[in-house]
Amino acid sequence: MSDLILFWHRRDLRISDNTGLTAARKQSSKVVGVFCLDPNILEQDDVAPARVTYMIGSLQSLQERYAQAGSQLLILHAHPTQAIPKLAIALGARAVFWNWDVEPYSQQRDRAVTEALKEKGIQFLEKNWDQLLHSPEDIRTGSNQPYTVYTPFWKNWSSKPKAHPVEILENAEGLTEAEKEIAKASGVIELPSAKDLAFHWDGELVIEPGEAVAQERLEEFCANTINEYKEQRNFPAVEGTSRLSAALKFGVIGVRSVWQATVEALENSRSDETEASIRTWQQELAWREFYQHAMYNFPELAEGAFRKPFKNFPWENNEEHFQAWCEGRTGYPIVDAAMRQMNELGWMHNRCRMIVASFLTKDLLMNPQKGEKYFMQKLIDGDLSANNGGWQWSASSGMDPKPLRIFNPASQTQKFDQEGEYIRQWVPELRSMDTEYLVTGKISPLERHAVGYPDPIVDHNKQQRQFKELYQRQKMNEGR
Ligand code: FAD
Ligand code: FO1
Repeated sequence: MSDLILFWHRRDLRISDNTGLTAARKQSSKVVGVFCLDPNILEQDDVAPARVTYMIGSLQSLQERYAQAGSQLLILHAHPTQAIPKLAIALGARAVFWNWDVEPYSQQRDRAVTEALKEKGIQFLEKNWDQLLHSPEDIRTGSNQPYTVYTPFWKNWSSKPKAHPVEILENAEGLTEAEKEIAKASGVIELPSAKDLAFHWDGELVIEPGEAVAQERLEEFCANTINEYKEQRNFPAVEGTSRLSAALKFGVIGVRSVWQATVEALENSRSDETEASIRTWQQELAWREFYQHAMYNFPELAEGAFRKPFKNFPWENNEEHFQAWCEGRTGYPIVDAAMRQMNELGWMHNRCRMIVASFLTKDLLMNPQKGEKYFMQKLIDGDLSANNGGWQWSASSGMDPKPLRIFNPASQTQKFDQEGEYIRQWVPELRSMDTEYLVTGKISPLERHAVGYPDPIVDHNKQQRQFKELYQRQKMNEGR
């Protein structure tokens, strides 16, 4: 067996601040990266072209980083449970290291790979957490239970000391020419484009791929925007958030580095307002971890509603309404603007994600799983834990203690898009409409028809009454 350690990347597409990779480099100078294009994931019907385009671009940049460090990133396109052990055996690798993940599929996949490696006497890392500041085992209630409510989770999570970024991979040794031939014979291929994999995205990406871009974005955000985050993050027409979500989803940036940047921003902060803003952003990072811990501890969340009243809810599931929602043709300007933003950009502002999710479930009486899947089909940052958490929160079907949250599209617009700027940006046919009509949504049928904008497909007041009635009935029948 050689000194070779294969490092298997999955959602940690970087060489800096990567705990598993650093552990590998500490044990051997010969560390070679591998990424396996996985048909089990890529052939699902919930994979967004923008997301795969970002992932492939980040893999390309990761290959360049490996080359700079003196090594390689190998690409496979096969079932990882077979392909990873096969490659390790062919190359005589002494170990395969990787970072752990919370998703149900990752648990199953990683267990199978672990078993295959064990059989061949190839070492691996036991449960190495890299994408989280605290592992799900570390954040527990006083009675050693996982948290189901965010506020006490945040209290505990934020009180714990956080790890610093780890060393970057440098001066590694790669494969010899002979080993490269063996790798080829074991299935290693050139990195394909997203289009080669049948994912077509010609639009702009809300964040360009690669570590350097993510790092720059973080620095820029922490130097400026973070100071007014608390206020500005609510307005969809303003670029008041980091847009780092895709980089965080794919680990194109290390979470320790992100946290460190917030600590430095706090040290430089000169007012209570900026401090409060930075803390608010830290709380968003904690929401990310809260939902990942929840997915790890309660994998059944991925299958549907957590709370009883929603398990057998009599959703209307009107397919025409669903199509109108998907395409941004509901006749509710803020909802349509948001859906069109996501369709065109592969990203949607958080405020609008809440508005459209509430609208789909509480106004259109549609099973939230339909919306959850549509989001995954479109979002560059689509992530099982965060997306499921967001949908369960919006549908009131999750672990959250406040049961009924119904967003009124008009009052949301009046608060967060007062001038109708966001609506005008994404619904061009409404651009010349008076602001008052835009924000109240009270546009006459004549005016709607004149610009080719649809009538509201449902009446918000009527629908929310119906939703509440159904909910009360379900609570009586099914329990809380
Ligand atoms: P910032 O405001 O700059 O926040 C910083 C980071 O914190 C984000 O990049 C993200 O990693 C994390 N974060 C922020 N808010 C949340 C949150 N509520 N839950 C979990 N993590 C959060 N986020 C995803 O990353 N992937 C998803 O698939 C996803 N789906 C969502 C679906 C719904 C219905 C809702 C309501 C929210 C969803 N979110 C999702 C959370 C949130 O909308 C996005 O993380 C955020 O809009 C991304 O923009 P940003 O990077 O500028 O965020
Ligand atoms: N991880 C992989 O190891 N191989 C893939 O081909 C792959 C594709 C992919 C596409 C969309 C997406 O959102 C994530 C993707 N990932 C891929 C990362 C995935 O999140 C992790 O592998 C998880 O551990 C799976 O549970």
